[in-house]
Amino acid sequence: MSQTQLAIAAMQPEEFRRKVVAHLRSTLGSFEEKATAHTWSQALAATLNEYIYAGRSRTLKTQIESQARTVHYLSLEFLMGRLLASNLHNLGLYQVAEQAMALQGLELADLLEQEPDMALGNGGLGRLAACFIDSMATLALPAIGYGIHYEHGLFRQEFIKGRQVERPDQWREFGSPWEICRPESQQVVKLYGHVETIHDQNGSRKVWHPSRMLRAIPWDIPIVGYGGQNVNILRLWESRADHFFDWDVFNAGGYVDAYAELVQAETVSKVLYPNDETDAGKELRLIQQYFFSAASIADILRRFESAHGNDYHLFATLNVLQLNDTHPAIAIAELMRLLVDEKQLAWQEAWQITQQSFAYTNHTLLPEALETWSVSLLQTVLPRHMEIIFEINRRFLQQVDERWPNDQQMQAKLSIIQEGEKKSVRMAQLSVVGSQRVNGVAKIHTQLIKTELFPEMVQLWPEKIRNITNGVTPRRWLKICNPRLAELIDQHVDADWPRYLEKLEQLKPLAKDKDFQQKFMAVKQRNKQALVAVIKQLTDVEVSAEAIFDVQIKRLHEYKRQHLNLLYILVLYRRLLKNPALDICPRVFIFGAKAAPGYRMAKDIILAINRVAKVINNDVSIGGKIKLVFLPNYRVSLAEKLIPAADVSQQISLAGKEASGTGNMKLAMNGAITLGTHDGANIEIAEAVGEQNLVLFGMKVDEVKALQHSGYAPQHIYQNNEEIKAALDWLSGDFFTPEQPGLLASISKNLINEDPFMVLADFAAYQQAQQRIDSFYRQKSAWAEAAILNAVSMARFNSDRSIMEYANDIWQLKPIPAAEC
Ligand code: DL6
Repeated sequence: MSQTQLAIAAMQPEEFRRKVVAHLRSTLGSFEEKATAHTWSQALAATLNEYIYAGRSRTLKTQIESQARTVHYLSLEFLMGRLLASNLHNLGLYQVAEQAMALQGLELADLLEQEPDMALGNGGLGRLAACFIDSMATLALPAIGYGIHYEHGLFRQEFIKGRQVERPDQWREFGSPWEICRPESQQVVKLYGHVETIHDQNGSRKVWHPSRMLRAIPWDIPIVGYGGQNVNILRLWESRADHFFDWDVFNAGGYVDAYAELVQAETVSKVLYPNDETDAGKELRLIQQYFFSAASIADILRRFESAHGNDYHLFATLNVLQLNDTHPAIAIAELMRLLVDEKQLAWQEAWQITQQSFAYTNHTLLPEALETWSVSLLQTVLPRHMEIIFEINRRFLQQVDERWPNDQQMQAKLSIIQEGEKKSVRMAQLSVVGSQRVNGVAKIHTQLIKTELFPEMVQLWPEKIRNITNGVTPRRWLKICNPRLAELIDQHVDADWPRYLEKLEQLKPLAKDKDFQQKFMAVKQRNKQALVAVIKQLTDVEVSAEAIFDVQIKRLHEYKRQHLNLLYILVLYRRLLKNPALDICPRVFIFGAKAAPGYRMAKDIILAINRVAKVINNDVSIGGKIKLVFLPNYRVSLAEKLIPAADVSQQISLAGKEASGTGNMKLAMNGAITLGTHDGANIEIAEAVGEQNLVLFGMKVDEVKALQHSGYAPQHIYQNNEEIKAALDWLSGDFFTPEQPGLLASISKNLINEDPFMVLADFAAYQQAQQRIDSFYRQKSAWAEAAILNAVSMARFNSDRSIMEYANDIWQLKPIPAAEC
């Protein structure tokens, strides 16, 4: 143990209480009798910051002195959730804080509820980035996360008459105790304008004359590694106008005009783009991407130059820039611009440095989610970058020509520029060409990248594309969110299991032990009871903790097939209406999901689930055998309440569509049985826990492909399956929407006529799988054994494992534990 850790371990509750009270008074100007729960939570955060900033200082000093190679994780999204509990746990202060607050007559849990979620991301990709920076700090890797300091994170979701309504998120309405502004590291980001070619005695060079400037202001969020020894940072850029406002215009009475530029500049970091899987295609989004990429690269170069002057050949030895999807891919052109135009390096030298510095993670194969930017938009917003991309492409196509001489088709297929009526830049191609390594996020996904997306790139660079299966941090997703299970584990395994998750495998022999099974299921039952109260509070629906808690929580997207789940619920409900004595295990179907505001079908599915829920939950004739709830405003902190209480984890995407999934890992880690397709990381979860301990069903990727080729006709299934037909007709009639018959018809219509994600094709297999779940759950001991085996077999889905693979295979990065100073 380090000195710091020893000091923390020796901390007594009374001493800690005094520290918090001291902060309450001297940092917050309040006092015990007056302070609200919010003020106390702020005082607690201020107390933690003493330890956190000491740790940051120690880590920074160690990293600077060691001149360590550093990874820069560029991500447009970081879905952090709440930080107070996780900082307390990672510092090893949770228990002492709980006791200290009790001495003060306060419940720590109430104070934790005060904190708004930091929801600077949409879904899986953003939450992955949050898990990854937790692991990088835990593993003492020199790492910085770079992103945008959105004023408003992902929208808050409300339901009005069952419909999703979006409200602005206000995560820092009252400030955030975790962030610290670093004005000394601000940067200027340039936009628009034109490019001039200057000819002189040295030949010709390009000069960009931008016509707009933004100031990028960094806000640092400390990221505390488990154990508290290493503290990295997440640096988030806020955009501001280059100068405040025009006094002359203001004095002449043009108040609005004087502020116009200010408002325009601030718009860039105003809101997170609330879309998950589709190409935004909007100028603001492009500017957001460039804004944070350019500010981050300028920051990296500033740090590099202060240590190594202009010896840029060292740059790629000391820095690696990880692109979290293509959102920051414009950084490739930006680094080239800086090296060639501003640092005057020759193109070839600059390209070598750039290509060796970047790595790219692909998170999707969905064609609509593969980003492209129109050439004309890029020419307007970033004219010099567009020229640079053309030149990168010209040189790349020469390579293609050497490999496939005179093959025009191949040129067109591989080109970074998509020709056609509206020329566009394919950011995935740019990312592959401009990176040293490319990775997919689950074995099957990487396989599909190689065979379907970029087969020719594999021929050009056989070693470039690697697999690194995603992972999740077991600190947040087991120890913190499921304290009852963590306590049970602590009774059997060394206390450092949240770091070395493989230690849980020692519990495998206990999976058959009746006493352990009973204890494990008692934990699940208490978690379910806690969720019953949350459900009542959020939806006013009463559910029984004796029922199977069947959970589908993720973004709402047709490929994730929440409507497959809904279709089964409709079929089951009809069966129950026909035969109320039907022998089924009581079940609560629980949904949580946000739909992109512009995604009609996704919003229709939410409406349909809510409307069906209203009818089912009020139908006394079915004796409460099924209940259906859609919890509003699904987010990280709600996931932390749902996941420990889940019996069944629905992961039912069409095979080949879900790159990996990470919710599947979190749920399995907490003892839920996966009901899933042969997709993404489900396949690897099955390998890890054993096929008999989960329920996989449905078409495999090859079968999906074969059916697509042979001509998929959902109408035939609709016509020939009485239950499907009845359920879909029911949905499109007036049964669930008497005030507006046909309100939900769009879903049935889509499934019958198009069914792009083959819901009907997989329905028969899905309903059999659901029946397997029903009979499995009745075998109490076998179910408990499977649940335990899921929870204790998740070592390979620890994000520490993923990050060590990145460090070894992609980043060539060594841990540098922070030294005491
Ligand atoms: O890799 C993180 C996460 C995967 O687990 C999901 O399967 C995948 O859908 C998600 N991808 C995106 C795509 N966004 N873009 N572009 O969020 O990534």
